[in-house]
Amino acid sequence: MKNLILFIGTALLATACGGGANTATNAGNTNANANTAPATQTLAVSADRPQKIKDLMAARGEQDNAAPTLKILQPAANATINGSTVKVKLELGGDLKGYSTGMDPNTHAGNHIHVILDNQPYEAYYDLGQEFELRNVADGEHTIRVFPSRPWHEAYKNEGAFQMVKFTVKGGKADTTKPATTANGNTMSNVPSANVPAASTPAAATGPTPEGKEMKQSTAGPVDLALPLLTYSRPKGDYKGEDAASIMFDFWLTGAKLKDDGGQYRIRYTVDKDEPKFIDKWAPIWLTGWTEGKHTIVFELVGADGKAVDNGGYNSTVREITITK
Ligand SMILES: [Cu+2]
Repeated sequence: MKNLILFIGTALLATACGGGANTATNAGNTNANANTAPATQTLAVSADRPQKIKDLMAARGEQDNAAPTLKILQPAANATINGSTVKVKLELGGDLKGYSTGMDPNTHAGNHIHVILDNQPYEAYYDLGQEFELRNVADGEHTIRVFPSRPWHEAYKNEGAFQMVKFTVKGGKADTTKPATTANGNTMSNVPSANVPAASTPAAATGPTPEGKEMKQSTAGPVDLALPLLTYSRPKGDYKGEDAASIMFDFWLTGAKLKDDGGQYRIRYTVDKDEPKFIDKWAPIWLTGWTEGKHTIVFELVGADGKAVDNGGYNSTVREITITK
């Protein structure tokens, strides 16, 4: 049931973060019935955090000024792992100012780490004291990327927060017939321990079952850690009710500076069949005005020439989110 709790927690938190920015896009909208979703969607963008998030920040003391850093203890860089279960061990350090990870049992929200296998949607890792593992990882080369996040999934962007390693899985016999994700595409949940095949549970299972997740089949792209790299983080999964009122776009950037940060790169994002839009400052944005249903987001790093900058396929990510009113 852990997966359900986690998901509900996220939904609750996001609900708490809804509202705030007002859309200024009603001009020309002749929709008389407020209960009818407009046929076309006009998104309004705000760099200003919704009020609910401002309130959360105020309640967090100095935490938002923290500079948390991570070390990937496991998997070691360039390690070869035998078997399809990849244990992830992280060490949190840096100037924490009260920042620590963990899920509040009442709100089911809290600081957590975003863990990204290859270029898949991230997994949320809340309890650094408990082992975390990625299961059903396919044979071949992989990457893991990690960075600390706030309860509303906004990444810390200080130096040392982001880490990435390459590793290889051999002889894992990952079950390629396993469903990659749940039917609605949500990959946030943990696998209930009862569903964990005996083969993937270490013999020395003396402690509590590690948190983990069946990963969909993927391998690393030919990514170069020294080249500009855009790491997609948010949005992800399902947004319901108030939760869908204001949706955050957030990302990590390494080896590249955006235009308004003194560099030459831009983030180009395209929602559904809208005109492409740009983000020129490395900070989250919030979008309002979503209509119900599935939406596709294309997120790309582009250079001064307006062309996409490739890095192993990771700099151009396509994601689907689902809005339920
Ligand atoms: Cu998150």
